[in-house]
Amino acid sequence: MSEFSRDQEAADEKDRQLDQVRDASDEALTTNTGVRVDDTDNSLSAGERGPTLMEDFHFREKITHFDHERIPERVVHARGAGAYGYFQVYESMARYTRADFLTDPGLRTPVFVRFSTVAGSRGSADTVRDVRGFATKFYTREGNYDLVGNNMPVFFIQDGIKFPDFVHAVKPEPDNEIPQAQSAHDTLWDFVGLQPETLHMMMWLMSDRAIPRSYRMMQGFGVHTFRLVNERGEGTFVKFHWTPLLGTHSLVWDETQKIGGKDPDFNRRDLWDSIERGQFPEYELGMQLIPESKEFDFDFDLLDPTKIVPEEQVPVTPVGKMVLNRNPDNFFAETEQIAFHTAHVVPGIDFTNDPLLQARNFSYLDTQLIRLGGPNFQQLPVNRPVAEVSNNQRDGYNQHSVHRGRTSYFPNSLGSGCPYLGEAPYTHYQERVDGAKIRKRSESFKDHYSQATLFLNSLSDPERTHLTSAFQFELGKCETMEVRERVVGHLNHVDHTLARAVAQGIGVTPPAAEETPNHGRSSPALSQANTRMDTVYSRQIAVLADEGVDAAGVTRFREAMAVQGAAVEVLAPNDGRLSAADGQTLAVDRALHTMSSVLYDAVVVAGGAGSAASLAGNGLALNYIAEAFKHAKPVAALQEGVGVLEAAPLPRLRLAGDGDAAVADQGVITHRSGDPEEFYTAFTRALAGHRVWDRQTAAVPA
Ligand code: HDD
Repeated sequence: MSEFSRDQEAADEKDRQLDQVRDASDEALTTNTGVRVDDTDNSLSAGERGPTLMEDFHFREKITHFDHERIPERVVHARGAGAYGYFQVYESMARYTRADFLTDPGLRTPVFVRFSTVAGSRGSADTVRDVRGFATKFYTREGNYDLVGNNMPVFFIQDGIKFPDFVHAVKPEPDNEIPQAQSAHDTLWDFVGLQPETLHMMMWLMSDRAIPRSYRMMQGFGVHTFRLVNERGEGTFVKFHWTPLLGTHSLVWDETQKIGGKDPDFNRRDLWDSIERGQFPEYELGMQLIPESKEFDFDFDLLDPTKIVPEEQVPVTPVGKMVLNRNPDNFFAETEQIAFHTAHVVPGIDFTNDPLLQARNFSYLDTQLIRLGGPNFQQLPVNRPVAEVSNNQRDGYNQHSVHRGRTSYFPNSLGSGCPYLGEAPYTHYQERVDGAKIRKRSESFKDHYSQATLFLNSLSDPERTHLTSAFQFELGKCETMEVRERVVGHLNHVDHTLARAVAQGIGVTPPAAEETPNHGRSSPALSQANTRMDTVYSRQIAVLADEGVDAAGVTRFREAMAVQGAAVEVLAPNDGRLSAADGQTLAVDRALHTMSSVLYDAVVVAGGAGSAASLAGNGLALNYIAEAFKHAKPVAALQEGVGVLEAAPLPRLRLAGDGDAAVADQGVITHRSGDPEEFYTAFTRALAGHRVWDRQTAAVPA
């Protein structure tokens, strides 16, 4: 088997459990009471033109059910997409934790993962600038464990009591509910300027991390410092990391805005389609393990969720792998009704006193009660543990269990003492606590700038340029000058050059003097320039073609890409089949006007004189090329197709001339004649590199 598993796993325990409630609705139509219906198009009425009759129970039930279809969307993370899969640990972690699913390498634990954006409503676009949720429910033999993380390792605030303030600031403004799913508005930046603990996270939010190419190509983080506890009751601090096996890659800003219109479901569709294709998303779980004795060895507080532990200081230990291999059957039943909670823990995993985590441990249960309509939401199929559930909790709306017997209290003798207190229970870590009741933030939480600077210093030049432009865009959208100025004032504590650059773009007087000198430290692990760039697996390539195409050349190219797991789609002005120069025909996968370059990872122009002549005069095709170039994607052309690049509004480039096998210039790869192998290699290298960031794009009109 290759390093990317492609086998569909046999049904696991969760899958078998769900099978008991799956319903294909393939029987005769009935009411909810099981009575057969022979007409669902006409309501019962007094005569053909008469009023509808109250006694039409089918009508009333159908409409009433419809009227009650909606439930409240999540107050944050409303828009999401999810999938099932499994997690398997590489080696036993028993030294650190007694959690069963982390100690048995032979065990595959079923999981459901829900990815999400934070600020937008359920119907908002996928590719907005935002944090992405990365929430995993492990259906372990010892009960459900939820790791409710994000794709950024820090958070906006330090204490959960500020969460409603932060969310009110970032959500659409309350008077007119504008803007939808955007952080670029006054109230968010007003909050940021007055609450500098947000600054480190704002650096992440303005970085490429906030516009991921795919849910399959982004990291996940537990954010807080958690605690592992072993059989002997010994604790170890832990930070959880998910690392995608495809590398961590992002879109570019202009592209994300266009995708928002062309395909608002871009990230959802990508997740769904890749699983349907059998190209299963895979992530490695890593842990930064910190002995309790080292709790105070850092220049920040381990309990402060606005801080990372630099990987250079504490390396990430690879622990296991998660594979997402099954799409849900029903979005509402599964993806919408899944209920995560940071306090869904299993023996061997415990909390710390991080004040944000403590607040979350209250909020998630509370929100499910209103969102899912009462205390029995754990009985919903997607939430049900595979572990046995047995307790004296009873009744409530939507109770699905039929509890037998006379006793629902403990202790009892009439029910044989059941449910009894079991072996291997969850035991809370016996941390000693002592203190006066006060409302006061710890002094050790006071440094809001150093790690914002660390993040900035770690970025590559293109990443830094993107971040600067993002600040300019977002602050440039703020109507209140003082809001812009206050944020620039804080940036001047992060980095003077950044503050000046941002100020210049938004009409704020650049700060004259450096406020806090840049400490010069960096953490290379934070840059996406250092991610994995050696695979084109599951990448999507658009091949532009028209009548007279070199069909054999396209087929050969498609095969060469398929071997590496990359997919080619042929796009032509019209759908159907193209006649090739040699008498063959070539199927068109999509018409040019139904798609866009922003929906692909690369654009390639096919060979064939007739095809090239037509495309060179087709504005839409030329726009595909110019736009892909602008978005730093690999662009390529075969044989006569090179002429189409010459017709596109690109800067002067070195393109293959007659007899050239493969020429590469700024990620534009061209091939005129002879064996195309060299061209395939050069193209694959560019595609695996994701984007050609040093390309000169300023003059390209797209
Ligand atoms: Fe939260 C949902 C992640 C802080 C309160 N949060 C939610 C989801 C994710 C996160 C991924 C979506 C889960 C799903 O897909 O159903 N939240 C985080 C992270 C945080 C964080 C990584 C900081 C480290 N959250 C946070 C705080 C509070 C909440 C401080 C409240 C005090 N979060 C909620 C919530 C949500 C939620 C209101 C909305 C829907 C839900 O829980 O089920 O309870």
